[in-house]
Amino acid sequence: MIDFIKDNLILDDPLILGANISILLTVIGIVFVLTYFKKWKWLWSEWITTVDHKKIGIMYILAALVMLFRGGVDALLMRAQLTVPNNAFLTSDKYNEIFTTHGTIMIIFMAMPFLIGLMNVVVPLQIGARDVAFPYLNSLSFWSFMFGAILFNISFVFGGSPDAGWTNYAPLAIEGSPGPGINYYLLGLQISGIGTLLTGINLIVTIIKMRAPGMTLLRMPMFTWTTLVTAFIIVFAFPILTVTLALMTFDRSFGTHFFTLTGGGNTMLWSNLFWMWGHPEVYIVVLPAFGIFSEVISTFARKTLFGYKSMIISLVGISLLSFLVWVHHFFTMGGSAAINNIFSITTMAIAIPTGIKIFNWLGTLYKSRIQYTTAMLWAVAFIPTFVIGGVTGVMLGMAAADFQYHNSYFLVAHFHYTLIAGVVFACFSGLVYWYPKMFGHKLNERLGKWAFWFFAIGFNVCFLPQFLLGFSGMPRRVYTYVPEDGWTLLNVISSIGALGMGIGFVFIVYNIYYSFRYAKRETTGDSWDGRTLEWATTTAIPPHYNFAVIPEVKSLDTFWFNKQETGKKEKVEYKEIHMPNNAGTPFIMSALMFVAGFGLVFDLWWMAILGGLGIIACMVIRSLRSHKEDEGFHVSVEEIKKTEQSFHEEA
Ligand code: HEM
Ligand SMILES: [Cu+2]
Repeated sequence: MIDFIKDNLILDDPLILGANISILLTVIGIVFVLTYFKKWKWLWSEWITTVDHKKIGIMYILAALVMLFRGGVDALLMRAQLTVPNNAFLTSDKYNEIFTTHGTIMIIFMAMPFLIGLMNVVVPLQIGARDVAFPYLNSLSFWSFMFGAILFNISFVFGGSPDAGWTNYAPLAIEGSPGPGINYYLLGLQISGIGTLLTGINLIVTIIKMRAPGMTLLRMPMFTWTTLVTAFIIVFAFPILTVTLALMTFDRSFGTHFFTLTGGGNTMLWSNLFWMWGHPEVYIVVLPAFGIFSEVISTFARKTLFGYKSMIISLVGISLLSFLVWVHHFFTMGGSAAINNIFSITTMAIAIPTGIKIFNWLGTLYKSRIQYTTAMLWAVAFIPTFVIGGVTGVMLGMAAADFQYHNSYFLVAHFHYTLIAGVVFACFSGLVYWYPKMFGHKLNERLGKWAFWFFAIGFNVCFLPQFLLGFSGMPRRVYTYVPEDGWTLLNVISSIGALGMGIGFVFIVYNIYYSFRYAKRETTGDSWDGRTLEWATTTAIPPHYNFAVIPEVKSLDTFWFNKQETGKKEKVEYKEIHMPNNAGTPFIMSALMFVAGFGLVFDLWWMAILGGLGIIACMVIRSLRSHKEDEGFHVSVEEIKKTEQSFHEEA
């Protein structure tokens, strides 16, 4: 045992030693604070075992912010290395590890959970429901994501990180990488992927079955629409990932040959399967982002979304096309001209529904009186910036031209223009916008604007030069270059931009602290003069049952139109509300998945089997219990009255 730890704990690299020490100190610090303030019970009963969609959403977002920090540090390390030619700050091996963890963490453990967090908080409120359809499952989703993320992240300090790129291509990831790193990748993604799949199922059922009376499909807010479509993409795409990861785990741990040419496998099978999931995956993160921008733009332009129905049609169109384009990621790998042609056409076709959306947002802004709040700034900046990402995507979609662009910095610039200007801007916009719903106070607008300008300008300074670097031939995933390449100036500019984004992020984190201390507490539930039902709760932070009385929906933007009919106050009659109990098994079960996963990473079979048996035991316990004891509880009419009144008095 001691030998096992000694062999795998990385102590010779100053960077990682530093990380080891800071992780240790953070853990000690957290344990101390929790013990000193007697918060263990609170942590367990209020957070770890919670099934409340709002709290689960908040935990998702917190975790995503931590992962944004980790992924961002990776990014800054890479930019530091690339700033000048012949730099020896990172070795080539370290660089490989860092772009792999950066890409994987940003997409799987930052972008997706951030958006799923916002969906969790917002969607049940937007459709006038008390929670998601399966609150227990929701908790399981969160914890399996969390433990998957933890498993992936400890690779950095224990055993070594994966280093075959976030795409993890075979045979490099099998025969070219013998350490445990790739196993961490396979099992970290596997465990968190289970959580994502469950979330997809949960959200579909929630939106289909639990809308308030009167909310027809064509009265659903746009964020709910994008969530529904995204959930369908998840349900169709994630099983592919599950199987693909499992097959490679077999190849690596059990000696099968699905993806290795030696032994009759096929390396291209991995590329195809990976991108059959991977391309839909990029729409899983960008469609909810479109939903957030739609809400924010319509709120601060003070207009109903222009072209609501065409928005939905294009949304569904994009989701179908997203499954038909995957080959554009390997046009250069020797497919026939006919194949490349077909996938070129489907790829470029996506520009049509996406263009429709852009015009709809512009149509909403047209002749409106725009309020430039921080949330709105992110949304307005998104439009032109994302267009750059989209147009360069069409350029890459031309199979013949892609032979030039492929694997160059042109590509790196392209996907950061879509992922940052699309997804990250949306996460920040949504965070600012829905923050008062989660915490009962707004974020400071001045600090928010500083963050915006640093991040948005820094972003363009960082990534615009990379298009040019691509044109002049700089390949992606290289750890250094020589002065004669002539790439130095553009790389220096790019790194300065990255620093600007880093400063922007610091402003965001400081803003959270500052606003927690000093911001005025909200007295109503309607912070921005909103249009949709999440703003209709009487209280700033909705109580655990959300709505004392389920609202009735008469139109799109129903809350807005209700507010216009002034004065009329109907007498409300409260009824008892049935809510589910907290549960500890999702946490325990996910922890056991972590144990089993760790066992598989290091081929410690006893540990893997023990973890697996534990998971099964949890399932059995839950199945036996669920019908008998776990009936949930009832919130009495008195309690509802008391809660509602106390908030009214405060207001
Ligand atoms: C915060 C600012 C960011 C900076 C400065 C940055 C910088 C970089 C750099 C330098 C690379 C490596 C390029 C190479 O050597 O090939 C990279 C790769 C990548 N980045 Fe970012 N990045 C940032 C944010 C993001 C975000 C938010 C996402 C996704 C949501 C993302 C996704 C990726 C992916 C998928 C890769 C490819 C990794 C691979 O080649 O396997 N990045 N980024
Ligand atoms: Cu794609």
